[in-house]
Amino acid sequence: MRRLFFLLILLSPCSLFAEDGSQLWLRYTPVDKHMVQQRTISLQAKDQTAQLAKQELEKYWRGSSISLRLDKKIKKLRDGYQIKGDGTGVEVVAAKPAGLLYAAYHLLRLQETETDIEHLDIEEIPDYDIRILNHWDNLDRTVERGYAGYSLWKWDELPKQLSPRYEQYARANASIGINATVLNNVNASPQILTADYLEKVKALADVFRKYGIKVYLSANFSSPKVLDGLSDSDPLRKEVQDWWKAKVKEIYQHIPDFGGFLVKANSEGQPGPQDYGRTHADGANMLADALKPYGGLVMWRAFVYNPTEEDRAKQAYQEFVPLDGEFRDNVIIQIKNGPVDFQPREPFTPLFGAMKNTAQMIEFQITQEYLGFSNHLAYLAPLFKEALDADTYSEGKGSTVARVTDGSIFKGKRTAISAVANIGEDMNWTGHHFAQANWYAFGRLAWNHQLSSEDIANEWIRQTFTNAANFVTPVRQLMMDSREAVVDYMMPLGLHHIFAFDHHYGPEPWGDRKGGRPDWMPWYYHNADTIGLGFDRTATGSNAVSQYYPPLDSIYGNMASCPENLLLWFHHVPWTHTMKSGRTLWAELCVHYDRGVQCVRTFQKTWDKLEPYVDTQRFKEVQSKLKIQAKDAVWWKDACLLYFQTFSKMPIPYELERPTHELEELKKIKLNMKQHN
Ligand code: BDP
Repeated sequence: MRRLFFLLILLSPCSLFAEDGSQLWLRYTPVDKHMVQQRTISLQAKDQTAQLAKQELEKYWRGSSISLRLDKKIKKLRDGYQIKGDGTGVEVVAAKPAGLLYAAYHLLRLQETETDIEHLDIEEIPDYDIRILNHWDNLDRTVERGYAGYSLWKWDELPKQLSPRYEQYARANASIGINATVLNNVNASPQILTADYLEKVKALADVFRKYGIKVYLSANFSSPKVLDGLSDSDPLRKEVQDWWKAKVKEIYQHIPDFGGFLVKANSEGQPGPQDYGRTHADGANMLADALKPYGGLVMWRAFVYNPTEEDRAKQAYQEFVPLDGEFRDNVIIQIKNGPVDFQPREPFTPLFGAMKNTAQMIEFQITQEYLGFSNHLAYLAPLFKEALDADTYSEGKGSTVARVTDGSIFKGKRTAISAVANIGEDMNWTGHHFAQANWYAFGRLAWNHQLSSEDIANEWIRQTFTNAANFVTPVRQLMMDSREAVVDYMMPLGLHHIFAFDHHYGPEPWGDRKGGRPDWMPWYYHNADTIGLGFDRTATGSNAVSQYYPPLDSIYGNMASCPENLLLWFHHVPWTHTMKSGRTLWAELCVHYDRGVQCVRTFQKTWDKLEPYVDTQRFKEVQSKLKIQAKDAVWWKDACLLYFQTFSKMPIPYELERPTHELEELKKIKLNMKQHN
């Protein structure tokens, strides 16, 4: 009987063990008793985080004995570690308990990816001090731009009941080096700072602490007025300052290692210091002063823009650069990777490197608000890398966004990197099995921004699915091609923000709302007319190019030297303009849209062939999502090409797939995807 069972496993391993994705990349199997007797895991430290490192290894490690050691003197390691293995045993040293935990996960990662686990000479020091997720979770458990179900945080049940997923969440984050989390939406409800909610926040912080994770909160700038009836929330008024001081004291009584506040102020209708004629620096500094005695930080967002005559892409720079040097040293300006808004492709925000006396951090979006929600497969490491590796030229060549934010160019500041989470209550955490890879990739890049997208995909695939080369190689290729495919079928050549109003899922390049803000309308961004397409951001247009350091200003500002993948971001280009391929702009646009569609069809073919390597449930779920993606890609292509064709009046090159929709029919589509915000 037993034999038959093993035979069955060998013949059909996948269908026997359906997986739901809930284990993420942490699919370790416990070692048996025999193995436990063969090797020892030793540790001289009582700390609970260090103990956790030991427990994880005791349960799952299949290699030789390990000694874990804390040595506070090796300060250069920060929360990193050293691992040495000579074939007879492994030695791990860290300066902080969290370092031992990260080392434990490093060892398990090597084991799970079938890498040598005995001969080791590793030193890992994280690139950023704070590696933080931003949850856009509301207190009613809806998640703004969340596509994986309701919020993980069950506020009604807290603080008494603790869902087991809180600990699983913390463990998953620790396994990739994430050490901080903002629990609530940047469009913050003041309620989060009430005594009742602080009890709940404390309960979560108590679970996360063991995993080295600090809790932060988004603060609503009007909290003093809304919660306690102060006449206003003017940051220069003593009563307001005292209110925040008392509030911060109360928070630290509950959570002694509280991280600090994330603030969205004077942006998209949120309150802020400008309501009282004060500056962003006045607002941020008031909070920073309250947090300072406890070592807390303010992450103050630069995502600000107003419906003025000025190009939206220029506004953050214009508001923040004049304030350089005015912020307290426990304030970090949190800047989105692109100057408009988490589009499938944007240039980097020119504010990076332009405030030399102010700490800056990048904000990515893991949740796919603009990349097909949790329906489309889009591996985002290449997007993250594109921004981090972009050269700002702020201190000459080589001043990449990564280097102007990681402390290597501007010294003496605490460094941080953030991303908006894609996590919800869904069994597989992220809605799409492959969206787990984006959470994973953010953590890995926050730890080491020099890792390659391929290597991160490789280790994720091996841990999440299988080490079989016949699976790993094609899936890695699929992942590597996926973000560019989305760009191609949605917004190639630098097009941006031509989404349907509000939900940002489907195409609506024709979109217009009477009386609506122009900077929320697709025509504002694409400017299609009988002459051409694109936003003129050169000196003849909004001159946003002037915000970039030389030589970028002229590279971007010149149609001939501007990278073609950003051409329509910076230029209004005639339909007949000759592209590098020799095609006209119009034909090139058609080729890109078509390529995006064909690429998704290839993903389907690749995936279907891999059925023998994947458990049934995950195979089918990914297969279904790819079907949606393929349909959506055609929808995007037809909508954009048919609409832009009404201006270009040129034929879609005859060798390309023909549209299958009527433009008028597409214009009638209304999706019921209203956001709860
Ligand atoms: C936009 C989202 C909106 C967010 C805003 C932000 O559409 O829901 O509140 O960004 O980052 O992308 O504050």
